[in-house]
Amino acid sequence: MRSIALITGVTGQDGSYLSEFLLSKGYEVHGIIRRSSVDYRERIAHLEGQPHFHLHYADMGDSMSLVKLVGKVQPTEIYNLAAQSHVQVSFDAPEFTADVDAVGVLRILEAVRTNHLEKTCKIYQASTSELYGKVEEVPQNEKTPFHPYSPYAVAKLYGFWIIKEYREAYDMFCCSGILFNHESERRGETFVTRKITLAAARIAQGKQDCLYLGNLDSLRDWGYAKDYVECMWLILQQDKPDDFVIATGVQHTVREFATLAFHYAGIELRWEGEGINEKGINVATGKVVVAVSEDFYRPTDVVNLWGDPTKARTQLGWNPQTTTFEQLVQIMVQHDMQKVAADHVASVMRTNLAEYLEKGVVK
Ligand code: NAP
Ligand code: F7E
Repeated sequence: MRSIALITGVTGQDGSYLSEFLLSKGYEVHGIIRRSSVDYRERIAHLEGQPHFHLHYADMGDSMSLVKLVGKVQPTEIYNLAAQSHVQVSFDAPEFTADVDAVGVLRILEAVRTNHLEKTCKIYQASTSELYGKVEEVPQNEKTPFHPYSPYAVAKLYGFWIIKEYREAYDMFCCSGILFNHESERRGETFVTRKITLAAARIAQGKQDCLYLGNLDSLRDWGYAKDYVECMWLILQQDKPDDFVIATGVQHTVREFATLAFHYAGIELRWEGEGINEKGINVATGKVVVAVSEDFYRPTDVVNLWGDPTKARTQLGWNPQTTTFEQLVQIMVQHDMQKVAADHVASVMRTNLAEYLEKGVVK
């Protein structure tokens, strides 16, 4: 009998890597997708059509769709990854964020109970280092007090506690992975790392002049998403349900990430000025290629995240340094250098084709 996994957020960065991982372990994988007017399935396109990979329409805001789907799929493991996951966007859409990221977790738990699967279905909740928010100690571990500092984090705090509540009240196998930032070549393009690696590639290839960022001093513990999905699975394979911090244990600023990304793109940066006036200058040309814009400042910003992965290392047997910070930045920049070059070729071909069509050369 194959284990049956249901993944919410299957189209996202983590959902796509987790699907690949679980398929390689012999799982039957079911994913939740929602209707959109544009194609958003790029990250899982290569999995569609595989015999053990199935997609279903549902929505985290639609209880009935979740109840029906859980009943139909009868999962043995649910990975609840769906979320409005952008912290800055959560200030603009706080109610939607709460509905999906907080009440959505409750809807999943109730869908399992409604289908009487409490004793057979394990649940993983995608919790976050943002819970530590305005941090009360560094580095942060499973015992560090929470101090959420954005509508996103407040919604995720509800998710964390309702998972714990159902574990204790109904003896359900519910766990939270408190994951620190994890990135990849599949990371959404408005998160700071991907924004930087794409811009560095574009600037190196003459497609963009300057990259505008917000708080350059912000500190993050960045890991590789591909390594982190293994932990989600390991957490559900333990004898008892529990919560784990997943992090590398190494911290860097946004400025350091940018310096290294531009280096891998072939541009050495020199930093001048402070705060809003700080600039990243291309040493070879003297041109400003990074500048600060207040548009990317947040009403409250989390500035000092640094995880202590001791429990995951000792209890799960997971290696937090599988991919180093330097390797992560290099993987992302290499990918984006190729993407920008390929986009350029495709756009030249489109322009040429349009010209030929106009001139009647191609009919
Ligand atoms: P992501 O790339 O933004 O993916 C989010 C996923 O949630 C997408 O598949 C999205 O679907 C789906 N979704 C959003 N609203 C939905 C709704 N109403 N109904 C159904 N699906 C919905 O996020 P990620 O980086 O993979 O992160 C996965 C999870 O881990 C999230 O819960 C995030 O909050 C959490 N987390 C992430 C990090 C990190 O550093 N990446 C760290 C800690 C925790 P569409 O494609 O249709 O938009
Ligand atoms: O910001 C600063 C920004 O948006 C990181 C999500 O996956 O990880 C992610 O949330 C830092 C912040 O990620 C820009 O102010 C500077 O301090 O890449 P980010 P995040 O907010 O840490 C956590 C763990 C999650 O759970 C979330 O789902 O970088 N920053 N300049 C900027 N950030 C962005 N986005 N854009 C900038 O231009």
